[in-house]
Parts: sequence; structure tokens; C-alpha cells
Amino acid sequence: MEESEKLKRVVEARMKLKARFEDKMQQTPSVADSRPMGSGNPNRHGMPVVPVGQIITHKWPVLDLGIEPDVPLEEWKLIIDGAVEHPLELSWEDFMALPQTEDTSDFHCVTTWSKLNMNWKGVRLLDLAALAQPRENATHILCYGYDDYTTNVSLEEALKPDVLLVHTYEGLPLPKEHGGPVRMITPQLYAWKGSKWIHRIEFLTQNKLGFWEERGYSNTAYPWRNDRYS
Ligand SMILES: Nc1nc2c(c(=O)[nH]1)N[C@H]1C(S)=C(S)[C@@H](COP(=O)(O)O)O[C@H]1N2
Ligand SMILES: [Mo]
Repeated sequence: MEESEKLKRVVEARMKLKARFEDKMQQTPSVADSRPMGSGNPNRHGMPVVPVGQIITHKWPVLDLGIEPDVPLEEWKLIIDGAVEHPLELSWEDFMALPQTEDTSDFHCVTTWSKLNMNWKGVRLLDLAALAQPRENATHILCYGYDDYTTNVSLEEALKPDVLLVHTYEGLPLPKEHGGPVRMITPQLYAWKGSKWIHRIEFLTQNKLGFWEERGYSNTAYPWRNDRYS
């Protein structure tokens, strides 16, 4: 299948799901969680609870735009630019030499599956931001994948300590289909906010919508508020 045809099908399927959810949401009263900032194991108090409308999966589905770019480590680069004092261009070695963080968190996909207790290792976005020094007026980031995916995140959310650029899952290199060599994760937001195959993080002084956000997905994307579409 041609890539543009695949992309068209992915978008069509997602828009259908969006329409179905919007119908359902109109028929039910607001079902916001009583602890809307909850996320991950600590906030679940060890209970297998998930945000409203989510179903636990033990498998790990793959979602992409029909393209899974191949990025050899020798060619891999991470660019951090935009509204920062010190733009960065990191090679694989530079990236791996940064402080490494291990964390276990949950993964909530807007297509209604959640995978709990995922163990990750990588670099905190907060630590990268500390090197790049966002300007005083920076408010958001726009993340770019090697597949030309984009997604925007507010700085408040992006700098939470569980937002990582991960290269390792359960002790093994992150598989290519899940965004390896490096992807971002946003455990407190729906998972589309975490770009797979991450290549560039642009700091912005005003919000700019990403791929799904332009197509009606929520700007903020809080799973614990059922905040799926705008
Ligand atoms: N670069 C890129 N990142 C992406 C996507 C994508 O298509 N391209 N899909 C997003 C969506 S909608 C989800 S739910 C997760 C899926 O990650 P997974 O395939 O590892 O489960 O990645 C997000 N990040
Ligand atoms: Mo998703």
C-alpha cells in the first residue's frame, strides 16, 4: 500500500472513533474522575484502576501513521531549539552521557486501551530543558518524530518528572515499532502526546497544534478528565 493511502486510512479510522466517542459523551453525564490529577502507580494506590473509558491491555498495541522510520544510532540526532538560550544538537553518545532516569508509569491511549506499570529508562525532558534553558516567554513544546509526526505539550506538563525520552523498556532497547531508538512518554497525558522516533523538540512562545490536535484531538489530553477531543 502506498504510504499516503495508509495515512489516509489511519486518519479515517481515528476520526470515526472520535465521532463515536463524541456521540457517547453526549449521552452520558460528565464522568470526570474524583482525583483528576491522578496518574501512574503511586496515584492508583496499587489498584488496577484506569481512567474512565479505558480498558486494561497486557499486550502492547502499535499505533503509528503507517510509517516506521529506520534510524541507525550513528545517524540519530536530537535537536532542541526554538525559544531556548542554548540550542542543542545531541548525538547518541551525547544523549546517553546525560543523567539517566528509571521510572514505572502507565500508558493511556485515546483509542481506549491502557497499559499499566511500564518500566522505562531514559532522559528526563526536564534535564534536557535545564541544559537548553527555555526563555522566560516559552509556554509550549512541539515535538517532531522522524516520521514527520508532531504533537504539542504545554511546558507545565512537559516538565513533569515522569516525562521521559526513553530508549529502554523493561531492560531492553525500545523496539523500533514502539518508537526506538528514542521516544517520549507522557504518563499523565494520553499517549499521543509522546512522540515516537523523536527527532526534534521546539520550544514555543505560543501554542501550535500538532498532527492529531489539528484534527480535533484535545490540546490538553488529560486521561483522568476524559479529555480526549476538543
Ligand atoms: N512519531 C509518532 N509518534 C506517535 C505516534 C505516531 O504515529 N508517530 N502515535 C501516537 C499514538 S496515537 C500513540 S497511542 C502512541 C502509541 O505508542 P505505541 O505504538 O508504542 O503503543 O504513540 C504516539 N506517538
Ligand atoms: Mo493513541
